Amino acid sequence: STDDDQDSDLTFPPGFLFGSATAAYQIEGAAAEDGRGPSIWDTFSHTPGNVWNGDTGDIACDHYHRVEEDLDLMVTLGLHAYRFSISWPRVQPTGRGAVNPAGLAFYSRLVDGLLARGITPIATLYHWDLPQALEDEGGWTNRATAEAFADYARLVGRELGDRVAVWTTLNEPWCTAYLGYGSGGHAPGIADADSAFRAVHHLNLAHGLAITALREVVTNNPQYSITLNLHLIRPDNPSSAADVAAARLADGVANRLFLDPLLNGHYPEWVLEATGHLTDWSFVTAGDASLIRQPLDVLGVNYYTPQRVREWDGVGTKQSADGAPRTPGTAWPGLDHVEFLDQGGPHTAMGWTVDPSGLEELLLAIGNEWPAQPLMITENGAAYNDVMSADGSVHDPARIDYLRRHLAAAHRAIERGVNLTGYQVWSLLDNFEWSFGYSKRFGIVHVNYDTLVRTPKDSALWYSRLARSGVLRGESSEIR
Ligand code: GBH
Repeated sequence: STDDDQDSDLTFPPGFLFGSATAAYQIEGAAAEDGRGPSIWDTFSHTPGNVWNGDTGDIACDHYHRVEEDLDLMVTLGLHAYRFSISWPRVQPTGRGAVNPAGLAFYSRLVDGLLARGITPIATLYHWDLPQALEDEGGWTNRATAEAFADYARLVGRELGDRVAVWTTLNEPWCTAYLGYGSGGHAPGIADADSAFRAVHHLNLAHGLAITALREVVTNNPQYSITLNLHLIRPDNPSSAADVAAARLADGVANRLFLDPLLNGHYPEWVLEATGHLTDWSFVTAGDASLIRQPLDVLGVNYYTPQRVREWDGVGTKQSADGAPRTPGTAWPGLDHVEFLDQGGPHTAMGWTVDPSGLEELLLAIGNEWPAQPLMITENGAAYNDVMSADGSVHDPARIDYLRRHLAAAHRAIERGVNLTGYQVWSLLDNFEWSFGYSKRFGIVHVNYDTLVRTPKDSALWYSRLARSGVLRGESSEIR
């Protein structure tokens, strides 16, 4: 297949942004320093049974104290861009009211440090660390959280809105809504379908209100975006009407409840109906649709693995266990009689099937439906059980192979007309992998959690050659 035929060199378009991504709670540590307030992930990770090994983000990669070293590391690797997230409770400890100057100053230094090194700052306002005080008032099930988010966006925009190149409102609202309030596998650990759908809407609303707030205060003509983890969902048997219907329903709940309001300005009526036994959708009020739909300069797409589903004659959703320590509910509410199948083939350490063709298919599907919409891959990458060799290097050929094949897939999508503006590898550093704690290593840079020493893996050296040349070398011409 073309997928594995990697002998020619693939040149990416000029200006294509090769970078890497992280998130505040996963790398910063310093959880109680300089006035940072508690977030739902502090509460969740400190509650026994929620996270593998009882791991927390208290220290993580200690990036808060090692930011200069990490910035220099990005220069060493030749990265063009850095996608980071801003911790809301570091900036506003209770999610409302006065700003915490020390918290905001940290991000100001980070952005200055990036610009001084010629690295494009891509800032995400929310990567899952809601101030606990807002959760105590209902969190994302509460419309007021969306309004508080817009105020927070305005505060941050006033401070950094002369320097940030790309503003991303939310990272993967699917995860916040369906893992945070649906399955309960993520903070705040709530397992309730109605709460999950309320969260979907209030996250969409928060996005729209935040873009509007940013536009009022920002001065440097940045790009505005949101990052979605869109699911590429395939029917097990494409000629079975029942399997096709199962895949369509999964697509409706997972993708269309975000894409349709964000890009088309309305919720898909058929999905509201199909989930009407779980929620009454009365929290969607007249006028919300026009608040949610804001022009997007770039749509961020995170891709790791596709899904395969078929009709199931049991009741409820039959999911392959994701291995998270605690998932009392379902992340797929409303999917009665749908079964998720293991897809075989090579898996990463997360148990996720490696399938680069899914990335190409996903980019083409979005590109075909919204041809004028620029896209960026804001996350793609893989966890493997990396070990440091005696000589101090970390050989991770499986990760190089994963990245190479997904980048080749992205290149095929570009050749087929998709307007793809960049690729951010997940992740710069090994870090706190949410409910899996420190047991999963996604970094292109190894972190020793005893010493906090950073060591670029072979994949980092490989990726830096790609970033510097803009050319994905064919396998046979690679020096390994
Ligand atoms: C992203 O989440 C996050 O943005 C990032 O913080 C995180 O560290 C990174 O990815 C790696 O996990 O249900 O088992 O079939 C990705 C979350 C991954 C959720 C794929 C849905 C489907 C796999 N998504 N997952 S499974």
